[in-house]
Amino acid sequence: MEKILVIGANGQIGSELVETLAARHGAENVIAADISANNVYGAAIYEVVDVLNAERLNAVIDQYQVTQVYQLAALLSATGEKAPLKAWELNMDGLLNILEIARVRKEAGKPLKVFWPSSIAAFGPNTPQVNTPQYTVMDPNTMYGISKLAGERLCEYYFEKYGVDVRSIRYPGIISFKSPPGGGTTDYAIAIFHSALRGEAYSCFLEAETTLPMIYMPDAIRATVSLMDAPADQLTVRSSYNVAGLSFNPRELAAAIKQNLPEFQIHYAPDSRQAIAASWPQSLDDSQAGKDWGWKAEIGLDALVTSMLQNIRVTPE
Ligand code: AKB
Repeated sequence: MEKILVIGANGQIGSELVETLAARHGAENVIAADISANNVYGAAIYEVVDVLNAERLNAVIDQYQVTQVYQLAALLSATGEKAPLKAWELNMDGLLNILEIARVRKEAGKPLKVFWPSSIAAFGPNTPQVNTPQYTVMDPNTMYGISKLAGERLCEYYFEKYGVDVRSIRYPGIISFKSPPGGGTTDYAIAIFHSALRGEAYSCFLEAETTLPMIYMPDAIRATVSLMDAPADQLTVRSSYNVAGLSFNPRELAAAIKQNLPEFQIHYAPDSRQAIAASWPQSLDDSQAGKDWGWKAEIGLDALVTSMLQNIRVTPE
C-alpha cells in the first residue's frame, strides 16, 4: 500500500492532486503538506512542512512511512524574477532535500518514489519554438527556468548514480479554476476568466499573438498519475518528459471566451512577462511520453473554456 506525501499541497497542482490521490489510494494514505498552517482545501491529513527544513521533512516521511513524494513547492517564473535568490533556494534546495532523503532511504531498503515538476521554462530563446523536441538546446534565461533545468539534471543524476526512482514532467502553462493564479507567466490564461466573469475588460500582460503551450488541469493530473503509475523499466527519460496539452495565444483565448460571453473585452498592455513568454516554446513534441507511458492530451480549447466558465469561483481583483 502506498503512503503519499504531497508537498506544496495548497498550490495550484497540489490542491487538485491531493483530491485525486485521495480518491485513488484512500484519504488516510495521502498526507497533504504545506508551509502554511492553513489546511486550505480540507485535506484529511495535513502537516505543516517547510521543504527547506530537511530534518522536519525526514521526520514526516518517517512518521507516515511514506513511499511516494510529490515535491511541488516552488516559486514560478514571474515571482521568481522579483526574488531570484529566493527562487533558486526554494526550487533547488527543496528538490535536493527530497533527493537526498530518497537516496538515504533507498540505501536503507526503504525506497521513496519521487515526482518533481519541471516546466517549459527550462527552455530558452535558442530552443526551437515549434514542436520543441524532447532533447534540444536549453538556455533558460529566468531564475525559475534555470532552476528547472538544473533540477532536471539533478533528477537524472540521482537516478543514474543512486537508483532513485524520480520522475518528472515539463509542464506547459496549467489552466485551472480551483486555486487563484500564482505568479506564473502563463497565468494570464487563468486571470482572464476571472475578469470575464466579473464582467470586466481584461488587461493582458502578454501580446495578442504570443502562443504558448498550455494544459487543462484534468489532463495535467492524468499525466502526472500516469507517469507515476508507469512501470519503471518503461521510462527512458529520467530528466523530465515533454507533455503537451494544447497551444493558443491571448487573442484566440479571448475569442473563445467571447463566444460564451459576447460582451467580453480584452486589451493588451505587455509588461516584463512578455519577454519571458517570448523565450518559451509555442508547442511541444511529447511523442516520447506517448511511447513510454501512453500519454495523449484530451482537452481542447472549447472544452477548456466551457469548463472554466462553469466552474470558476470569481475572485475579487
Ligand atoms: C509559469 O508561467 O511560470 C508556470 C510555468 C510555465 O511553469 N506556469
